[in-house]
Amino acid sequence: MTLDEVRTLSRGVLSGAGLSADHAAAVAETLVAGERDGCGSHGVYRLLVATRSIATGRVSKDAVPVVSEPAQALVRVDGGGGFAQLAFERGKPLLVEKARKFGIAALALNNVVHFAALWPEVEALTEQGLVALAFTPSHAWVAPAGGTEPVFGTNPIAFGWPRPGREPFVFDFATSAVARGEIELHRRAGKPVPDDWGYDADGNPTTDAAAVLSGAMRTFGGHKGSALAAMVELIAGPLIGDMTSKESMAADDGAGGSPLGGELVLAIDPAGFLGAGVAEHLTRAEAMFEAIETQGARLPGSRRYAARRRSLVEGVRVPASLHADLMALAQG
Ligand code: NDP
Ligand code: PYC
Repeated sequence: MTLDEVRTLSRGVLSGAGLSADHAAAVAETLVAGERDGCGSHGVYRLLVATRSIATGRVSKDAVPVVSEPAQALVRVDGGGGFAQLAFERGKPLLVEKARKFGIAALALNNVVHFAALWPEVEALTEQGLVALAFTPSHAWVAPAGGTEPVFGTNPIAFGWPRPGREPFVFDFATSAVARGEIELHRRAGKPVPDDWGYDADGNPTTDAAAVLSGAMRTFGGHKGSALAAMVELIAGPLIGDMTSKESMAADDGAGGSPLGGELVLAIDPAGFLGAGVAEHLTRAEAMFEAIETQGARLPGSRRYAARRRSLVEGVRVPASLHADLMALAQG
C-alpha cells in the first residue's frame, strides 16, 4: 500500500466507527507513522484494536480536549475520554512554549484512551529542538519480577534528543519483555513466543501466545524493568491524578477496550541550562553517538528511520490476512 492509501483506509475505518473528523485524523496519522516506520504492532493493525475499543462504548468519539495551566510550567489536557492522540496534539503548542520559557515543562494528559506508540510524540518535540520524555501506564497485564500475577501495564518509556541536521536520537520501549501488540501479532500468525515473555494462567512459563495473553507478561531486565514499570505507574498515574494499570483494567470491567488513564510528557530546552553554549554542548553529544556507531552498534531509532526512507519510496507491505480484516472493517 502507498502511505496515502494507508491514511485513507485508516481515516475511513475510524470515521466509519463514529470518530469525529479531528480524532480520526489525529489517530490515523500515528497509524500511518507506525506502518511507515516498520512498527507493525502499532501500525494499521491498531485499527482492529481501536474499533474494538470504540465498540465497547468506553471511548468518547467526539471528545473535545480541554487545555489548562495548573502552574506556570505545567500543562494539563483533559481528554474527555477520547483517544490520546488529539489531546497530545492540542497540548503540544503550550508545552513547547513553556519549555522554551522556563527551560523545562510538563504536560499531563488525563482521561484519555491510549493504544498508541509514544515515539511520534517525543519525535515531534525534538523537531522543536527539545529533549523529551513520555510515559503511560496501560492495563494490568504484567507481573512484577519475582511474581506471576499481573500488576503493571506494559508501561512504555520514550526519550528523544534533538541532533542538529540529523534524525533525532529516539528510543521507545515497553517495560514488559515486549509490547503486548507483538504477542497479539504472534497469536494472529499462529507463531510461538519465546518462553521468557510470559506465564500462563497457572504461572508457568509458556511459548503459547494466547496463554500469555490470558496469563501474565514479564518485565524486561528482571527487577530493573519491574522498578521502571512501577515508576511509570506512579508518575503517569497518581502523580497526575490518573489511573494505575490495575485501576484501568477494573474500569474496563472485562469489556476488552484499550487502557483508559493518563500520560506524562516532559520537555526540556537545552538552552535553559546552557544558554549561548548550547551548540557546543550538543556537538559534544555527537561524540557519544559516533563512539556507538563506529564500533558497529546501532542507535535506537535507526531501524525506524531506514524503514521510513524505504516506505516513502516503496510504500508498505501489510500481511494479506490483516489487509482482508481491514477491508472488511472498511466495508462496515
Ligand atoms: P522494541 O523492543 O521493538 O524497540 C524498543 C526500542 O529499542 C526502539 O527504540 C528500537 O529502535 C530500539 N532497539 C531495538 N533493537 C535495538 C538494537 N539492536 N540496538 C539498538 N536499539 C534497538 O519495542 P517494544 O516492543 O518494547 O515497544 C513497541 C512499541 O509499543 C513502542 O513504540 C511503545 O510506545 C508501544 N507501546 C505502547 C503502549 C501504550 O500503552 N500506549 C504500551 C506498550 C508499548 P528501532 O525502532 O529503531 O528498532
Ligand atoms: O502493545 O503493549 C502494547 C500496548 C498497550 C497499549 C498500547 N499498546
